[in-house]
Amino acid sequence: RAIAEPPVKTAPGSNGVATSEGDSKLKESILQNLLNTGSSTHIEALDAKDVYRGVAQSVREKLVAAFNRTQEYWREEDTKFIYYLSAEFLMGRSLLNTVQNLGLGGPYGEVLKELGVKMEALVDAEQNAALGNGGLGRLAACFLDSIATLDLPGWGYGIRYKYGMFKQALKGGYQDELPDIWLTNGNPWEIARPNITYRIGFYGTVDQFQWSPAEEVIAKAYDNPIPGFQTSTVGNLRLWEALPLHEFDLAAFNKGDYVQAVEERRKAEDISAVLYPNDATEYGKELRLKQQYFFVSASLQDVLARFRERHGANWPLLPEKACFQMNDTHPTIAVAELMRLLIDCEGLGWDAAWAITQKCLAFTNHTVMPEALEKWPVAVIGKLLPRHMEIIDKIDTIWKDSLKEQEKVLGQVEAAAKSAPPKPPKAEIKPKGAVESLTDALTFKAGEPSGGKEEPEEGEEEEDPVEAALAKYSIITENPWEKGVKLVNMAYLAVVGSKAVNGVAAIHSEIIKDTIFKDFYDVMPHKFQNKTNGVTPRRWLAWCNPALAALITEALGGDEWINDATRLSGLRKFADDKDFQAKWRAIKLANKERLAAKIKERTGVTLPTTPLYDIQIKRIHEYKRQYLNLLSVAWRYHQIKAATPLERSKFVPRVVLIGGKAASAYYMAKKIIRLTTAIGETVNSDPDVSDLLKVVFLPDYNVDWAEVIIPGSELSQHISTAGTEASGTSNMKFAMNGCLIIGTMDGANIEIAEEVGKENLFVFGMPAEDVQGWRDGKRAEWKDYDPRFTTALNMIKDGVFGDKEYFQDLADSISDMSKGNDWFLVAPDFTDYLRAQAEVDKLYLDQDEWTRRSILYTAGSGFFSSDRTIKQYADEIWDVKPMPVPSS
Ligand code: H53
Repeated sequence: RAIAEPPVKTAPGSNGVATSEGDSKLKESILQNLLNTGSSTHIEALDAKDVYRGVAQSVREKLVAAFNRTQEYWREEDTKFIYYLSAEFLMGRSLLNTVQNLGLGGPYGEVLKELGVKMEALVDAEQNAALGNGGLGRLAACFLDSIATLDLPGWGYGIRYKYGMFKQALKGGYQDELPDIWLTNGNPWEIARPNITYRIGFYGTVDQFQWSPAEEVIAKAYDNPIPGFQTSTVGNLRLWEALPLHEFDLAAFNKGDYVQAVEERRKAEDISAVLYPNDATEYGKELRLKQQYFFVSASLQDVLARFRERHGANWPLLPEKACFQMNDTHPTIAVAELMRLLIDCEGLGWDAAWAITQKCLAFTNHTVMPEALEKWPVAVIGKLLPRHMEIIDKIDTIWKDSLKEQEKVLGQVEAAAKSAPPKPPKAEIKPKGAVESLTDALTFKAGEPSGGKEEPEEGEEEEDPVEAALAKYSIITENPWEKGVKLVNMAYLAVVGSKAVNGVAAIHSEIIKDTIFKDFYDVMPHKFQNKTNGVTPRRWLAWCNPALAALITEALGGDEWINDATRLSGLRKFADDKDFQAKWRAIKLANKERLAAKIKERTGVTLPTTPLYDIQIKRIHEYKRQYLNLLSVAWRYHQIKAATPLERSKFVPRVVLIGGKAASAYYMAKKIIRLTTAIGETVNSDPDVSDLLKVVFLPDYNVDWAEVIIPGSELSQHISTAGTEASGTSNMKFAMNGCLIIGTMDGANIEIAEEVGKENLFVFGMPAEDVQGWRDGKRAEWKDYDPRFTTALNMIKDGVFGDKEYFQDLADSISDMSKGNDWFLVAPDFTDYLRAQAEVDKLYLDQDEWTRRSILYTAGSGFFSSDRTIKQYADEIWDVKPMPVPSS
C-alpha cells in the first residue's frame, strides 16, 4: 500500500485539487503541520502517530479548501440534494483514500520519501472509523465515495458514535469484546461545527397536537469531507453528537450532589456514545430508538432550516430540493418526524404535509430476516415520542381507509363486510406512559415462525370483519408472540411513507415483493424497484491492490477504469494470454505474501504461501453458514489423517481463513468462532497434516484488514442459505480482485455469475425457491444425512477439537431436521458443497485455467461499481443531477 509508488498516475491538477505548487511547498506544509501537531520537525524524534497527524493535517488543508468551494457552489446553485440517512457509516481509514482520491499520491509519495517516512507506517497509525457493523454500513461509505465522484450534490447524515464497532480479541480461542476508543488521538478528518446545533426532545405529553417534551438534548454537527476521485467535488458526511442542554446543575453541585450535577450531561452523551453491535440481528432497546430519532430529527431539522432560509415557507417546493434515502428501517421514524415538523412547526395541514413527505422519502430494504425488521412496541414509541405515535396512528388509519377505495382491496373488504355487520371503529391508541421499563422491549430469534392467528377466546370481543380484511396492510400490528401487545412495523411505515422502495440485489428485490411486502406490492406495484449494490473500485481495487491496478492500467492503456469500471471488461482479451497470466499470478503471490506477513504480525501464525488461500470474512451468523465451511474443513482433516502417504501427496494444500465478529449476545455465533479456533489449534499442530491444511481465525476483522485480505485471496466463500443474504458486497470486492467464488445462488452472487459466467463460479446448493418448501414440509421426513456430514459432526461431538460439552448444543442445532433443527439447511446442502469443493481442488491444479478465470472475474466486475448503483439511484429515485464545481 505504499503510496511512494502510486499505482496510477494522476496528473497533478487534473482534478482541480491536486497540487501544482511543487514539492517544496508541500514539504513546507508537512513540516509546519508536524510542528503544530507533534511540536517538532525532527521526524526521528516523532512516533508514527505524530507523523501521521502532521501529514493528515497537511492533507486536510487541501481537502477542506476544496470542500468549502464545493459546498459554497452547491449552495449558490440551490440544487437538489440527496440526503443519505444511515445509522451506520463504516468509513475505515481516510489518509490513503484522501490522498489518492485528491490525486496527491505522487507528490506526497515523493516528499515523504525525501523525509525518510514510510507511507505504510503512517497508514497503520490511523485508527479505523468503524461507525458501522458490516455490509450495510460499508455500503453507505462506498455510496458517499461514488456520490462525490459523480459530482452529485449529496450528504450522508448519521451519528458520531464515541465508541464504534467493538474490537474483537481472542481469549483462549473465545471472542472477547473490547471498546473501540477511536477518538483518543483526535480525528483530523472532521470539522466541528459548534454553531450548528438543534434541540431534540423526548418523552413528555401531547396536548392539542402540541408536544411538550420532558427531556431535551442538543445535537451538534461534525462535518466529514468526502473527496471524489478526479473531480474537485468534495461531498459531506454530517454526523451528530449528543450534548446536554445544560452543561452543569450548579444547584445540585452546591448541595453536594456531584453525581446529580453531571447527570444530564451523562444521559445526553449516552445517546451518541456507542454503536449497537448488531448486524441484521436483534433490536429492541429503547436507547437504540432514541439514537434513531436523535439523528433523524437533527438531520431533518438541519435540511428544513437551510430550505427555510432560502425559500421561506414555500414547502411544496421541498421535494424539488431534497430527497432522503432511508438506509434500512433504522431511520424510518423520519416518516413521522417530517410530518411533525411540517405540521406542528411549519403549520401545514395534514394533506399538504403528507404529499410532501411521500415525495421526499425513499426506503431501501436490506434484509428479509425477521429479527432485523424493526417493530417497536406502540407503548415504547408512545412513551418516548408521544406525538409521533399519534401521527403514525393517523397515517395507519388514513392509509387503510384509502385502501377501501382500491378495487383490489374493495372486493376483499366487501366480502368481509357481507359475512358480518361492521363494528364501530376501534378506539384511538392512547400511548402515554403505557410502560414503565422500556428496555424490556422485544427481541426476535432467528428463524422463528411468525405466530399464527389465534381464535378469539370465549367471551372475547370478535374482530370487525372489515378491519380483519385490512389487517394485513396495518402498520400497527399485534405482536404474534405476546397477545395484546401492539407493534409498529417500521418497514411498513417506510413503504407507505416513501415514493420508492428498493431491494439491494435482483433476487432480493423479487423476494421482498413476494414475501415481506407482498400485500403492499399488490396495491402499489409502482413503488417497488431494484438497486443492486456496488462497491467503490477506488478503495476496493485501485488503492488496496496497487500492483494489480498498475497491471490493469498498463493492459487497458490508461486508468479510466478507476471511474468507469465497465472498462474492466477490456481485460477479457488478456484472459488466455500466457504472459499476462504470469504477471497476474505473480501479483497474486506477492499479495498472498503481504497477507501472510500481516497474519503473522496479528496472530503470530506463520503460513506458507504456496497453498490455495481460501477465505470467508463476514459477520458471524447462522444464515451465512460458516458452520458449513467448518464441517467441510473437519471432513478434509479427517480424510488427510486417514490417507496413506501416497494419497496425501495428492491433496491440494489449503489455508482456510475465517474472520468476523459475533454480536455480543449471539450465543451460537460465538460458538462458531470458538469452533474455528479449536479446529485451528488441532489441525495446525498436527504433523500428519503438515502444510496440507492450515486453519486460522483472523481476529478483529475490519475494513483495514479487508484491504489486505481481499487482494491476497484466491477462493472466497459466499455460502448463505439461498434467499437469506440480501446481496452481500464482499463478494463484489473479491471478484474485482480476481478471487474465485464458491457460493450459493443467493443475493448478488447470482448477478456476479451472470457477469463473470456461471461456469466460472463454484455454484452449489438448494435454490431459493425450494428452501421454504423444505422448511415447511420435506424436513420432517428427511433422513439422507451424508455419511461424511455425520463423520464431521461426530468429530465435533466426540471432542476431536476439544471443548466437547461447549459444542454440544451447536452440534444439536443441526442434528435432527425432523425436530425442526437446522433452520439454515446445513445438512441438506453439505453433499453438493463437497462436490463444489472437490471442483475447486481440481481446478487449482490447473494454474493456467485458474488464472484465466481470475482475470475473468475482474473483467466481469465492472457492473458492481457503486458508481453504477448510485447513477441508478440518482436517475430512477432521487432525480438529482451532477453539479461539478467549475474550475476557477
Ligand atoms: O446489508 C448489506 C447486504 C447484506 C445485508 C446487510 C445488512 C446489514 O449489514 C445490517 C442490517 C441489515 O438489515 C442488512 O445482510 O446482504 O449486502 C448491504 O445491502
